[in-house]
Amino acid sequence: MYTQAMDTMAREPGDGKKVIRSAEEALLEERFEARIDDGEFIEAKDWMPEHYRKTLVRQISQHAHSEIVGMLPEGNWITRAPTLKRKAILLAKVQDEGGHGLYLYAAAETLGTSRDQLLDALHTGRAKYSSIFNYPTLTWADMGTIGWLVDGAAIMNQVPICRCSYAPYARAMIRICREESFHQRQGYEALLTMMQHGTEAQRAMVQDSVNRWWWPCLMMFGPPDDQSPNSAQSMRWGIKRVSNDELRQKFVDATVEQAKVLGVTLPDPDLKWNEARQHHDFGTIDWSEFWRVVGGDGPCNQERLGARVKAWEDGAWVREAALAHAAKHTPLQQAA
Ligand code: BYC
Repeated sequence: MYTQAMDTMAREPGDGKKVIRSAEEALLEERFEARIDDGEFIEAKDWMPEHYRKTLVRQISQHAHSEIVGMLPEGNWITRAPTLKRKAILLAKVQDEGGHGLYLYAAAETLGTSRDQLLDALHTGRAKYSSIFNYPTLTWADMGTIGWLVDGAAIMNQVPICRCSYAPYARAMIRICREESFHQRQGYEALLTMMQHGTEAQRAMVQDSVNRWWWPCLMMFGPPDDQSPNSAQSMRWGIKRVSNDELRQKFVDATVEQAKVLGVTLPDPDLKWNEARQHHDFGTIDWSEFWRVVGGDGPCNQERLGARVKAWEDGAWVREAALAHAAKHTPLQQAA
């Protein structure tokens, strides 16, 4: 097929430079955009613009990192769960999160980036993970609140990703969302038990936990739409289906009713139903706190990253042994 160099303006935002595209590439991009417009799904083998690939690697790997870093604050409570039932549930939940990380790393790998590269970006602080996991888990009630609010926010954000234009990510999200929904329910049920059958001190512990997690949960959805540099292009490409602010609003509306049933208050004096908007108004989020935490200066950033790096280094002998085992058996398998 013949190609003809063409000078076109970069579609990749950011550098503002012109990129040289061949006529063939321009045609491929046109076809890709038409497929997106028709609501088609893109598979790993399909042609895709480099910026689409990079955006997906960024989002999917950050999502994977969030799952495996998210295991840490809950893992701390497995040995301190109050009953065998709660311990078994928490253990299963943390294992699920490890599994979600693996599906997501595998989805990111289909885009041509290796697991080692993805993990290196996490360990060297170049990749992000959800801000929420840089907050400490101080009491048992935090296990319930993480399930109810953190997983609740995660589901709100992740259900639309089941329709993400990149099919391997969308497929991974279907199973993840089913499991997240169990995570949310178990958290709510744990809190309900404490609120309805617990002591005064246990009810106060639940309220304190909700007070600490509420605002960081609202931040999980990302910056406001007008300050979200990636949103417009990601929405255009069907990577994100619903905007940060819309999801945050849906989460607030759903949670207010659940808080009433639970018997806790949400720590926002400005939270009230707005009849005209048919939504709840809520107070101003402290975005300076969000950016501080995202920038590495949250209460637990160093501890979380340190734990992940240590786990990676401690596991070096396992990786070496697995490689040595594979090397020993490869000639035998080839001969057979
Ligand atoms: N924390 O342009 P924006 C879970 C970054 S965990 C940290 O709006 P985008 C769970 C953002 O990356 C939930 N960083 O970005 C696990 C960007 O920086 P870069 C994890 C954040 O990508 C265990 C910059 O801010 N879920 O489920 O369009 C136990 C500007 O933002 C955050 C996912 O990852 C944040 N909260 O939208 C329990 C879901 N928010 O990358 C639960 C998939 C924003 O340009 N991800 N940033 O350097 C997404 O849906 C989107 O990536 C986001 C952000 C909505 C998070």
